Amino acid sequence: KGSKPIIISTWNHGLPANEETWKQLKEGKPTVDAIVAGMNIPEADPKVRSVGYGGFPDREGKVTLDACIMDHNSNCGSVSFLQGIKHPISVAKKVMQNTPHVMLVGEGAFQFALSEGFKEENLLTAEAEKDWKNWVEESKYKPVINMENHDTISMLVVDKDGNISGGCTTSGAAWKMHGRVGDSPIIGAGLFLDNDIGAAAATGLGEAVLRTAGSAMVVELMRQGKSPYEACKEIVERIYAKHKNHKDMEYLQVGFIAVNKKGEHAGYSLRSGFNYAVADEKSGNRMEDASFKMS
Ligand code: SD4
Repeated sequence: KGSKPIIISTWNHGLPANEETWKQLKEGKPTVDAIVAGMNIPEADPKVRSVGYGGFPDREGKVTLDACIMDHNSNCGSVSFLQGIKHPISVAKKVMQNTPHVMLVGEGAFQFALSEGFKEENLLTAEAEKDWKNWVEESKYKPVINMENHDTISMLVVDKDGNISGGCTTSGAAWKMHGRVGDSPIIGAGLFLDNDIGAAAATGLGEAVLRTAGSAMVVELMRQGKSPYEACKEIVERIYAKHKNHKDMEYLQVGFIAVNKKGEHAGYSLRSGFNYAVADEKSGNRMEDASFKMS
């Protein structure tokens, strides 16, 4: 029941992203370019409070961004703790294509972006600044499930030839410590793929995904013969088992999307409320609810 090409992206903002990526794939654009073009849409949208421009800042009021991209040849590019640049996924692609490295962080990533022609911009919108000031009054770090810390956009694509690529971009957990980096820019945690097998990506509390090498494990389980659904479910169960007595459990949410080489896909999360956008030839571009372990 798999289909190719297929695009799956986390959360509602995956719909406009999928639409653009789909259009570009149909025009014959390179898959990574199509992914970047799609993901640029939520990055630039100030209403999306957890990605790019308009994203919630850290506890010092700074918007710091994480993103990564990976292609079917296992080329990867990643930026993290990047400030002042609206499109971190575009910078990640440049890291992949124009440097000998996989990952650039902070000031180095920023300088590299400028050298590639990106412009410095203020990413803190008046709305996000207001929310930050409200937060500062209490200064309690207790992420709100399915809102403040789970709206990364991750996109996975299997193209018409069965080649697999993916990307991930986020402003990270709201009110994080300055300098905090989550799972999203880490190849193997927030995103992983193996062109022989499939791809997986994560959303939710990055610390829990980092502790368990989440996306890499989902792909590894698919290599062992599990379906995308079984693989996502097993890793969510594992994350639950490792965290049920952990201080993070109270506000823990994690979700994974996965797709295999045949174009079969699934989403699974710890708690209810996670959904993802799927675009394919047969059913168009639509939201699907992920299965979940608990409400
Ligand atoms: C992180 N996984 O930085 C990301 C959070 C997320 O909106 O999903 N963000 O932990």
